[in-house]
Amino acid sequence: MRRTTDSLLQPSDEVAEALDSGAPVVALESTIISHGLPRPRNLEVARELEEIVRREGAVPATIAVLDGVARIGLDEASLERVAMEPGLRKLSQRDLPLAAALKVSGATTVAATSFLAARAGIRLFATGGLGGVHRGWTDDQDESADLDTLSRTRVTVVCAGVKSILDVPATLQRLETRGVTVAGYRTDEFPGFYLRSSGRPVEWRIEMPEEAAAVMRGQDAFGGQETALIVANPIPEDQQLDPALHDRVLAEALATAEREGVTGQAITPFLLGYLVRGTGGASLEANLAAVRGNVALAARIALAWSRS
Ligand code: PSU
Ligand code: MN
Repeated sequence: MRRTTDSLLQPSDEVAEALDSGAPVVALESTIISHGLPRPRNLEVARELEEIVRREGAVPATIAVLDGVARIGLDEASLERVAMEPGLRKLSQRDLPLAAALKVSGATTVAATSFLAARAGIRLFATGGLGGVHRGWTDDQDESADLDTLSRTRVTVVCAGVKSILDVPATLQRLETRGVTVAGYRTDEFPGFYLRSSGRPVEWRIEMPEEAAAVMRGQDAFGGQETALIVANPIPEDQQLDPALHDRVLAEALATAEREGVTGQAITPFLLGYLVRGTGGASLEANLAAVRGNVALAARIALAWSRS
């Protein structure tokens, strides 16, 4: 018997109404909450990000899997579970059928969130920094599934580039090869997540949310492979992490991960956590500043998109 996805994919009433009426909606990721930020600050941040979307005039849809059901838009109790539940899993796209079958709860990565957002009919998605090609790729071939999903999913992701713990040049190459459209938002340099610049150029620059919406219309008009649009939005200069501190603590973090044999799904949370401790919380503030800016911009693009 063939079943629909209806029972697996549950939008909240608010999100369902917004989508039905063509109102602007912004998807928010949950792995950053559960695995990317320390408790209990993460719960405050989860609420704050939703608040930013509302203030800009759009409807937030934080996405996570609870007891096997992909929830599109979370109520307060569900948001608390995502932030606080011990042992909550980190789910990429490939994990979703397993979580559904085994009725497991988990936070969704950029890959899983993009996939679910697109399924639910949500076009805009905001996060901090994308996953990508890890340093030392030649030894272990660790490349985030975020890249693969974005090469075949029609969403617009607003992010502060890719996480600086990664091999940024290799990640940009992969995005190029996979045909993912990338534009810098008011910048000619690809952002460096905690830093304003990664030191790499970005070839296309847009200045306004309406331009992002026009690019999205172009994607649909050309047709072809359902690729994503990455809007790379740098952190404001006065909120970036001190670059020297960043480089020093990141080198320590990478060396420690190697020594302790941290690999696979655990490596990204490990490195982000190490940076928070090693910078005395400064990397956390920079991470939050980046995410806040991305969420606000995603909402503005969602508004422009809903009017176009
Ligand atoms: N952005 C952040 N913090 C995070 C992440 C992104 O500011 O924790 C998460 C996202 O969920 C992203 C994941 O998809 O890190 C990448 O993990 P991996 O390298 O295992 O694919
Ligand atoms: Mn990985």
